[in-house]
Amino acid sequence: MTKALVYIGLGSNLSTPKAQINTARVAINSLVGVCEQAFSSLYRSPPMGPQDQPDYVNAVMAINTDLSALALLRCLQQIELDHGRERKDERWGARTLDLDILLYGQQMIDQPDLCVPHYGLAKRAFVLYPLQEIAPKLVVPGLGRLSKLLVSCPLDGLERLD
Ligand code: A4P
Ligand code: MG
Repeated sequence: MTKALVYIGLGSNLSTPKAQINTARVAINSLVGVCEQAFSSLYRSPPMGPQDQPDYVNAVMAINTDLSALALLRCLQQIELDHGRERKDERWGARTLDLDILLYGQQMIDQPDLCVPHYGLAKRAFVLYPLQEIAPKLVVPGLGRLSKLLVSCPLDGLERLD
């Protein structure tokens, strides 16, 4: 099976977010059939959604993998759980770790538990700017050039961390 180039969005706003992102990166790299291609800087941004929660730290990672999209999703969900992720009723509430499959090659996937490209990708500064850093020439299936998406996406308080 040929390997797919996959982009993963990482986010955290609880329990030392920078450390959560860094250990998630190590865990993703430890998956059999996964090879890291690039990792963006860390970015801080105000919460999208309920405002009574801490700022987020976000990053985007590119991997090569021969895991199927669904198999990868299950592995990422296990890594979230291993990082103390609790799923609560509140939408977009605080979390120790969130791992989203942003892109899986050029595939468009619309299944009950997996939608790729990720539904929020085009409107989220904390996804588009880190993506631009590691894949400036990216074309998003169904949405077009990343550079074009960025034109209509304000920073919304996003800042790159050292
Ligand atoms: N699912 C479908 N497609 C995907 C995909 N491409 N990648 C399903 C990952 N999961 C996908 O996810 C809910 C369900 O989405 C899963 O069962 C999976 O089968 P979840 O992680 O349980 O819940 P969630 O993350 O709270 O839901 P949602 O709506 O995906 O939230 P988002 O879009 O992840 O947003 N503010 C800032 N500044 N930075 C952030 O990173 N993140 C969120 C969460 C809110 N506010 C934020 C940030
Ligand atoms: Mg999620």
